[in-house]
Amino acid sequence: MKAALSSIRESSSPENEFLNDVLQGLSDRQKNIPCKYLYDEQGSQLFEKICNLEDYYLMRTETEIFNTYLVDIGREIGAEALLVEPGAGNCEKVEALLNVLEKPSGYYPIDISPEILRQAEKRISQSVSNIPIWTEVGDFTQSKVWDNLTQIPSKKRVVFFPGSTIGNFEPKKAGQLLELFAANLNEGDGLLIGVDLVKDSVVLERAYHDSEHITERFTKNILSRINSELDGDFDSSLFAHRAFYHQLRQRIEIHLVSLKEQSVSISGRQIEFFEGETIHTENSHKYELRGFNSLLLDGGFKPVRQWTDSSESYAIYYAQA
Ligand code: AVJ
Repeated sequence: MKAALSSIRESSSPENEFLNDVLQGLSDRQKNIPCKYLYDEQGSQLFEKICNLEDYYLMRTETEIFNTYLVDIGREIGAEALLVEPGAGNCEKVEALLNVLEKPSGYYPIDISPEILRQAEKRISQSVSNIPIWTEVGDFTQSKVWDNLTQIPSKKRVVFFPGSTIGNFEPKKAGQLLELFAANLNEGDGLLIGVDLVKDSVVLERAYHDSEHITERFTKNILSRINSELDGDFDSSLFAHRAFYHQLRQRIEIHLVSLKEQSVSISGRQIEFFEGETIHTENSHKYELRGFNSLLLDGGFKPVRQWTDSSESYAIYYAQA
């Protein structure tokens, strides 16, 4: 069974990669599904709703820091920079940044969704005058997805990674991701990255278990996606959304809890759940300011400056390769 899975993986098209990853994850002792699959069209729309929730302080706090220090941040980045944005998604922040930069040489978003890239391209070309745009479709954690970047002329590259997306990666993986960014930069190039900070667990847990239940819908959307794309028969009312802060691991964990013993079919395979068994769908790691500084250093960057809101709830760092 293991061998069969890995041989399918070698010839993987995007569809059977999703199937492989789901079957693989659901056969682990702690069942899991990689969180990148949360973001189909529906999931991306729900995530945008999350960003506007009162309980979800992350996006609003990051925007507040951006608005307050935009000129400062622009000065740190300097002139003629090519902004590279892995996992571009909703690009409101890059618009403001591109508009404040001195002669930016272009914008290079990377995303798994061609649809999102099309929208991004359209929006940026309307709101930022004379900006060359190159888009790259793919999973930004794969090094080959970065290969085309070498052909784009620029005096300076700056990787723009806002939204605390880095928090989705376990610290070791996060370090490796930073190394991948650094490998695609020249000395003196930059990284502008947003990260959520450790805080009161009640505040953290509310952000991931919001009173309007949007996060629950966002998480359960993965089950609907499996049903429609992978011929599954999940009944999402038989799973509960659970989000808790794990003090030791410094992260929010999100799980779907099976409310009873049940069997689910996915593309003709049966997956068994015992009552209370969970599917781990997401981690959102939180950092202390000093801890994130060390992560940057481990990843091959020199931290240059950081900006936070007044309650040190969230931070934006500028670092150099
Ligand atoms: C996109 C990874 C920053 O961890 O806060 C929000 C994703 N998941 N609510 C986060 C998310 C559920 C989000 N990131």
